[in-house]
Amino acid sequence: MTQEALSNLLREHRRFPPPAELAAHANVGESAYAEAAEDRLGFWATRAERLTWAKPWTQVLDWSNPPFAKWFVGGELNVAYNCVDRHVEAGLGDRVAFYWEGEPGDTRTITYADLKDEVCKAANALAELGVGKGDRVAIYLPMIPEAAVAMLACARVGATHSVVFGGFSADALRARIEDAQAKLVITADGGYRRGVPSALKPTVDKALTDTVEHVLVVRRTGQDVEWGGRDVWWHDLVDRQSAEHVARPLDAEHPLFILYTSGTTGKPKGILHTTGGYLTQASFTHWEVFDLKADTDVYWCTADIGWVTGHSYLVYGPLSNAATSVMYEGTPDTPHRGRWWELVEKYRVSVLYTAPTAIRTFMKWGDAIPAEFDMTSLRVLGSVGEPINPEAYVWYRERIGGGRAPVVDTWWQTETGAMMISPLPGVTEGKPGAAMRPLPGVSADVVDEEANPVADGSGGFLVLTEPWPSMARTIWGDPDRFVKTYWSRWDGLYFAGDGAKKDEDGDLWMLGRVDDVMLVSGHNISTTEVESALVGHPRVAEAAVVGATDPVTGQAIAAFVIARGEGDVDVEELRAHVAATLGPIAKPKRILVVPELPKTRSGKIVRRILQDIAEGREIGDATTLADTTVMDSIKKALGL
Ligand code: 6R9
Repeated sequence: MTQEALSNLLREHRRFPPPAELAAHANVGESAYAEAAEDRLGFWATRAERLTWAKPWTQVLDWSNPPFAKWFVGGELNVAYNCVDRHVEAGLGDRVAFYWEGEPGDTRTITYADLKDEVCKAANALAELGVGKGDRVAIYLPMIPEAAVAMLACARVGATHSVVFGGFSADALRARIEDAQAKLVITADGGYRRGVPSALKPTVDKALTDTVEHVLVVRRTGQDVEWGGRDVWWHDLVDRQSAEHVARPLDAEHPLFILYTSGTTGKPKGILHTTGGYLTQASFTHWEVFDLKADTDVYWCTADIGWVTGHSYLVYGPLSNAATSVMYEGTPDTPHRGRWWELVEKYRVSVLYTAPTAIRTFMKWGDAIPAEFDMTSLRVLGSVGEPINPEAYVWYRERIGGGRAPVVDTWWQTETGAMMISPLPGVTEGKPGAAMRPLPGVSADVVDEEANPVADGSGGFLVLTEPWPSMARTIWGDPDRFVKTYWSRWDGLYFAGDGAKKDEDGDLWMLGRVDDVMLVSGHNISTTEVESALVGHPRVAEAAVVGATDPVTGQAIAAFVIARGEGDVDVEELRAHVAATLGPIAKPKRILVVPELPKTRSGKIVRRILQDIAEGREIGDATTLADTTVMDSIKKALGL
């Protein structure tokens, strides 16, 4: 995927300078780039000092055995202490940590003092169950406060958590419990989704392995559950514990969590993150990229805790910064399609972090819905999970942000632990669709097949050229796979698996996974660009593009689109629109109109499944989809 002239993204000329007021008081200004460039390790050491350490480190980075990094060597700290206790000690006990909103409309307001009590009780409960330092705990919960409490309790006692998305099947859950050899599973009877209680406990019952000694069950929906010898109710065990618990400092490299990413083939990879470096970067980037003013902002990250974004920017980043967050249990269309905007109005949300897939869904539902609510509190808008196409960026900025709030498009991965490439809202001039530059202290580049940096104006492979504090330390139980998957394509470079382009100013535009690049009649065409062109048409809400094997052209472009507005979509007109935007070579051979697209929990399109459809095959594994019923509605719409 190199020097293709083809690009509609780079023809995007709209520019949005940072708001003057924000720039004048920004947490991080232009000088941070120079500071980090001058002394990268010194820069990160200073950021690590934002945390409270029980014992100072003796070395910032040990990179003597790449790619296995050690950051803040010899240092000791406790993540839960940093996220909770120290804020209470600093007099912030009455500050709200979470405004939690259940889907049925029940609410809970949890202050930092409340959170400290809950986390201490849960930590004591873990001890009573024989769970402590070095053990693994699987967490399979809906979006309820106990999810954050459970993660923090594990962090507090030094147990490594593995959060599994509540939509995953018993097989997917079992594979993860097995791989981590979890001793405890924390779950709930169920959670609310689209207005109905949806059970979780039966899935856990099917997924248990021999290593699991106990299942700790939160009562959320009150639905009937089967009860076994290993089961313990959260309210029976946790509520009667003491709220006193001393958080012991842990080594900076102590394993904090494992998070599984599915990968394209084979068994899921357990990405391991550790303590000091992870929290340093999750905390600092949250404060820097959202320009967090902890005493006045109300921050809302809509990500599920089963996604890395939920770990770093719903739990660890915001709590370490003493932020006030909104946490919402349910779906955006329950009980009505304005639910999110109603919450923004109700809590006066000032910083919103969500995914392009959600933004495009709201675009499809129409401008009238957000317009009904007062969203003047919003001042920074974030995007994560996939490339944000220019139309969605501009819509987000205008319809949600009232044309005032800058959009920060943040590129990162489960493996990077925290944000890596993003604008800074008080510094960077926004370009719709561009993630712009590596953050201060992060080194990235775009290279060709031979690892040579490409010139401005061309594309290639996105690589990270220097270690960073929140980098994955290994794949749990499989260090060879860690080396092979991420570090072996070119010597000394981390290859993220993504393609990117540099524009004439050297700013970065993400192109999605390189596996998703199509080869049509000898031309490299990125699925992202064709999707972006399709979504640029007023009748298209969402698009997913795949290359289907074709006897003539090698691969032929097949596009799946969701219509925007009423009436039939003229497919020929869409094909002509893509040809006019990108050139005739990028014109899809087939366009199929579908009601939904298969997506993961983080909104990523599962192209493999669409490829099965486009190539007329039996549809493969669909267990990692956020909602498995979408396949039925797609098949029905296509008459399959
Ligand atoms: C945080 C997260 C990682 C993959 C990554 C890339 C895509 C994420 C993006 C983006 C373009 C952005 N991705 N953010 N692509 N622009 N702002 O999503 O982690 O679930 O591990 O996915 O997501 O392809 O490689 P994860």
